[in-house]
Amino acid sequence: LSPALWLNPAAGPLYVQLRKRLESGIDSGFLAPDTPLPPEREIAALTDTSRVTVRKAIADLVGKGIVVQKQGSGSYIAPRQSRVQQSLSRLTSFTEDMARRGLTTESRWLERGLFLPTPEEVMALGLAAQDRVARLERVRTIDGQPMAIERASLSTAILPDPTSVERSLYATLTARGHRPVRAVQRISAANLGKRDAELLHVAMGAAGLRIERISYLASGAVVEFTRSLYRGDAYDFAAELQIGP
Ligand code: 16G
Repeated sequence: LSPALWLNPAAGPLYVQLRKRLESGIDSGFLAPDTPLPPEREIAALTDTSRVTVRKAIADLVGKGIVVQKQGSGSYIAPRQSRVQQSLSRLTSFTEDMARRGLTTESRWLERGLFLPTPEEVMALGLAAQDRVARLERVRTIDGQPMAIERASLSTAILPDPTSVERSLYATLTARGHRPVRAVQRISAANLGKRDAELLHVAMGAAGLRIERISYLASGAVVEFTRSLYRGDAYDFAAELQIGP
């Protein structure tokens, strides 16, 4: 926020412009998570807007979960661990999604190798009875916090050596020319059992989102069959809907 960034009354509602300016300040890290937002009057003076405009912009940010209001002590940039908004309409990878938000991710591997497939994997990947399956199970973390447990299964034709995946499965697939272009995803609610709750650092029985993704190459060949369990308290999945038949 600097006087050089004054708003342009001809470019739409001022509070929307101001909200976007504040959002980019937060995205760029200029306004850091968990720190107080500058006082209303200061923002108003810096951007040459009224306090009503500032209040409306902040209310929008509160609505989006980007700013939180603490009783008695004003507005704060939401801490990083608040809910992650994730688009349901783009085929991206965990690493890419988080990198776009400036967050660092890590994988705690639970399983990474070739295994005898389960009947479910045989069916989803169209394997033959004697085939092995490349399986990658890991806890995915954001800034050290566990967010999801993810279990990806792939045919060995797509991924012959699962240990070649160090961080991003999609980066490995892209390098091998097997980046999926389409996916079908199914989401259902789940209460976390003991093992999963422990891995995700939440109480047993806490709400989770179970997501199944089958992704495909342009040729129609299946790339991955992935079952994930996301923390219900950490994620919002959002999709844009269009009118249609
Ligand atoms: C996402 C995908 C998962 C994919 C993974 C690759 C969902 C629900 N799942 O987590 O299917 O295998 O990204 O991530 O979105 P990576 O490239 O970071 O390893």
